[in-house]
Amino acid sequence: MTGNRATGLRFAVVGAGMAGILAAIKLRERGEVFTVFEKAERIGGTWRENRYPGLTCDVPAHAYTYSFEPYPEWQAYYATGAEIQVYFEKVVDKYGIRPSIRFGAEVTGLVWDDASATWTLTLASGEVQVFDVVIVASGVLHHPRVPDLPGLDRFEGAAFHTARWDDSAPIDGAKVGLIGCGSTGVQIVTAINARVDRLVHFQRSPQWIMPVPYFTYSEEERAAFRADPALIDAIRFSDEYIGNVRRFTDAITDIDGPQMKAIEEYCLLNLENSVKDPVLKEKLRPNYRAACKRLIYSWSYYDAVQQPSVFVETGRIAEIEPHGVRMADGTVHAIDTLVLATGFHADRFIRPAGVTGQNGLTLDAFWARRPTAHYAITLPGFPNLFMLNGPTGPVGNFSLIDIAERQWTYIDQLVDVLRRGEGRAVAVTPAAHAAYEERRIAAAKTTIFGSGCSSWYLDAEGVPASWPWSYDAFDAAMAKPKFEEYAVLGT
Ligand code: NA7
Repeated sequence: MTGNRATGLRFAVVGAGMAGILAAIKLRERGEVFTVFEKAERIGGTWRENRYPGLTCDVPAHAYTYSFEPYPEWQAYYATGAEIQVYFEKVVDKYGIRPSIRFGAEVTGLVWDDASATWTLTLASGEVQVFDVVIVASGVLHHPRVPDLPGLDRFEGAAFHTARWDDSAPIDGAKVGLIGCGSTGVQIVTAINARVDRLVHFQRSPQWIMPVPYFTYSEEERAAFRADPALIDAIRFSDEYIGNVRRFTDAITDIDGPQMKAIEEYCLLNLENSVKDPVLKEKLRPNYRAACKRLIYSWSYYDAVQQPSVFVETGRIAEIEPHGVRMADGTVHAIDTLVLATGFHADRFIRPAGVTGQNGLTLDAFWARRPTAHYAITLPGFPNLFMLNGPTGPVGNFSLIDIAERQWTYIDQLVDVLRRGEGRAVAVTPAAHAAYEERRIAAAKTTIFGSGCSSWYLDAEGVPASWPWSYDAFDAAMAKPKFEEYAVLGT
């Protein structure tokens, strides 16, 4: 592969989900030469892999779009997963990205060479290619966490993780068991309660439910969006969305402040006013701080969970039997289909691909204690490798597209150093990254995520793995890298 005629640079993008598509569009704009490597046969990442009933993005649809590609066609304030997949497919075609994507091409290895300042990329097929810059856009939540429940392997009905939805499994008129009540489990309850004979929702921890408005857009409204993009901007930049993002990040960083108090009161009022049966109400009452786990935005969960077909089981699961679930108190729930809404291993990122940086340093070794990246993007010892939605980035109830776009602004300025010929590689210095991590960890422990619940936000030592400062601080950090934190190699 020959690189850009002007700069000579060759780019590899790993993953053709939301972030990889963004990188491809931005590289194309800059006239760069790149290949996107995608392990699957389709684009879409998380929106390709997840197809469970009720799958909806809990960020308003007009905010969960690329800033440069608004979409008048959204059917409702919140979009379904299937609609989002269609959006990404259309974007890929509109920007002519598809020919630059290699499908069925799983990256299994990346090895840096100082002498040539290149990355050697290996695919599962054994094919090898050489690149100057690697953009890691391989996503976060894509390794299903299957619970270690005794007897699960002896269950005789269909049992599957939500990210591996089995379309042949009985749901209509069936006895369905659903383990897990994160965003996924809650959305499934809302989608299937009217279809099943009985739905037993196994709830280990109750959830904070934030009531949100839901409405569809009429054809007239979509026509108006098409005619006047300012109408879309009015939604994307509204106080309803941007204001909420700011209030939310203020709340998670100032956990005893007025914004958090408002969130807690609003959610508890929702529980109080919505759930009639006092026994069910107490089962659903959270026993930890709001937003410690990801807040669940739902307009219909409390209605769904009160349907006669739904039973919320809060006991401890003792074992899975061939035709049901036995609880620790001896109760047995007969089950035809067992759905595991038990979340993901959030610490994998590009792994299991083996990544080796300078002096033989492997990513596994560098991340032995916890996954980390400088401002969620760069890693000391791994020059010219840039992550989108990497570890320590912002997490919460806002658009990861917006996060990735801001991260791209930061990456592009570092790549400019190479484009200007000031060196052949850039890498954050170990000292700069260590100082960042020290500050980040100290701050992360004081965020709401560190207030004492379990969640996928926590690393193996129980430290929140996320951006611990405000949204505005993130915005400022992404606007311009601190170039003094970077070493330029091969000058
Ligand atoms: P989450 O948010 O990680 O939720 C996983 C759920 O599964 C949660 O309720 C867990 O209970 C429960 N769980 C996990 N293991 C078990 C076992 N062994 N027994 C009982 N219950 C269990 O995953 P989601 O897929 O819902 O959402 C992931 C993200 O996707 C979401 O935050 C959005 O960003 C999109 P626990 O709370 O640990 O007691």
